[in-house]
Formats: sequence, C-alpha cells, structure tokens
Amino acid sequence: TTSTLYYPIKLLIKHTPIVETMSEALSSQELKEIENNLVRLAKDEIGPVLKSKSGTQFGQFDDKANQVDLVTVIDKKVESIINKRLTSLYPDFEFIGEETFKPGLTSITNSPTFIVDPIDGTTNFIHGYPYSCVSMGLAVGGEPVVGVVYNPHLNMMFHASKGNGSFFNDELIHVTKRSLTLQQSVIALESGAERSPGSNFDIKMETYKNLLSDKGGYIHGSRSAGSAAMNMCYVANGMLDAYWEGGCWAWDVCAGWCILKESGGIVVGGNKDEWDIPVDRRCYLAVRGGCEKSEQQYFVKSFWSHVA
Ligand code: LIP
Repeated sequence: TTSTLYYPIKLLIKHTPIVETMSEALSSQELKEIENNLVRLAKDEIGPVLKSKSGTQFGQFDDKANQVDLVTVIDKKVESIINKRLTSLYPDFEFIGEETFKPGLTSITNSPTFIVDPIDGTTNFIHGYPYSCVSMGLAVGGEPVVGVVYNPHLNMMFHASKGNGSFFNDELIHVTKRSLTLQQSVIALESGAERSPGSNFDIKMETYKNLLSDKGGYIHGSRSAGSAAMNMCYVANGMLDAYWEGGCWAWDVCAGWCILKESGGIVVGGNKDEWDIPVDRRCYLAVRGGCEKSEQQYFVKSFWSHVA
C-alpha cells in the first residue's frame, strides 16, 4: 500500500464571492506598495534584531511540539513588532503569525491576510547558523500575492508581489534557461520537527532514499537550509531546482511562494496528483522556472513517483 505524506488540513479557506471581489481591488501597484513597506520593515527593524541576537539564545529557548521544535522570546518579540506595525499600516487586513497561531481556531479566510514567520529557521537562529530569516507574506483569496524574505546574516533580501516580478537584493530575478530533469537536480529536503518512527518521518526518510539512490531518482544531490522560506527563495532564483517538505506551515511558505511564482516557478502538493493546493496544505513541492511548463509538469510527476 502506498502511504500518503499528508496533514489534516486544520485551516479551511472559506471562499466567499464578496471577498473574492476584494482580491481584485488590490491592484499590482497597491501590492507593490505593500511589498515596499514589508521590505523596509524587514531591513530597518527586523533584520538588525535577528543579526544581533542570533547565537545568543543558548539555553533560553522553549520546546513547542517536541524538543526539536523550538521557540525563543525573540521569535515572540519580533512577531509582536511586525503585528503592531502591519496592523497600524493595514488595519483592515488580517494577521496570522507562527507564534500567535491557535490550531483549530485560527483560519485563513479570503480576506487580505498577512501570514508571517518572524524567525524562519529558529533552530539555525539559536545555533548561530546563518540561515534564519524573517518571512512576511500577504495572501488574498488564499493566494500568496506579496512576499518578503530577509536573511540579514548573509544580506539576502528576496521580495515580490503579484504581477511585479521577483527580486534578489533589488536585482530582478532571471532564472537561467536550461532543461529541468529529476536526475540532474539539486533538491532541498528537510529533517523537520516530526521524528517519530512509524509516521511521516518514515515516509520522508524512505522518499529521500528513493530520490538519492542510484537505483531510484539518482538526483545530483540534496540540500537542507533548515528554513523553508530560504529554500523557496533558492528555488525561485534557480540555485536549487526544487524543494519538498511535509510538516511545515503556511507562514513558512507564503512569502516564498509568491517570490517563486513571480520568477516562473510553481508550487504543488507534496503528494501524488495534488496539483492545486491551499497555502496551508503543509505538504509542498516547489519547482523552479527557467524551463518549459511541460518540463515542470514532467519533473513533478517524476518526483511524485519516488514519494514512499
Ligand atoms: C522551520 C521550517 C523548516 C522545517 C523546520 C521548521 P521554524 O520553521 O522553515 O522547513 O524543516 O522543522 O519548522 O520553526 O524555524 O519557523
């Protein structure tokens, strides 16, 4: 029997026509302005905090779901700064953040909603490993339409808004045109926080083996930034060919999803035949642009054939 790497969709996106029309009310120019405000907030206020506090929270973190799912007071403080700033700028928009999310109560509607991870890569942040970043996305009608991901340690600012292109440090992202095949790909794969044998953990490890084995996908290699948002951005600018994970959340991927789409990439479900998924599906396969749509679709089907 084939197992499914799945997560009960805890958050349902309620499609209501009234709000749908609101999504058309935000022009690409308005989205660009929101993008610029998020870039400024990331660069001027959040980046300096992440940069100065990374590697200073040893022994000062708490467990969440388990002892490898971590949070610090800085995560909570940064989310509060972002929430206050965005609520004052956009009082009619909703806000969902990793540290204030309430499973089963918080729901993503079709209203304009900021979906924010104050520190993506918290474990990296605690260890002083320079792959933590702030990830701020805006979803309208459930679709990621603005994304800003900033890693101040490596001075990497990725940003995009629907219809306005994707940027890396203010340079428009152009993914080098080249063929896309599973065998010649470098793919981000994460250990994640779910580690119990006999669960999704086994499916993940089995899938990694299937992809890497010379009797399986025989891919060029796998990488693991420890940050979904950074992985999405590296797929967006073509440094990675794909990223696959089950278990991360809407706030991990919302911003990177917009950045990736604006650079010609696609996001589908991590399980077979899931071509069209909601932002909170919690199981994703992100694939780069710089190739034909038909190549992306063939790559996705090849990848899915290796999911355990
Ligand atoms: C992290 C994700 C990463 C996942 C980690 C963790 P956090 O988010 O970005 O993809 O593998 O387990 O969930 O918790 O650092 O914000």
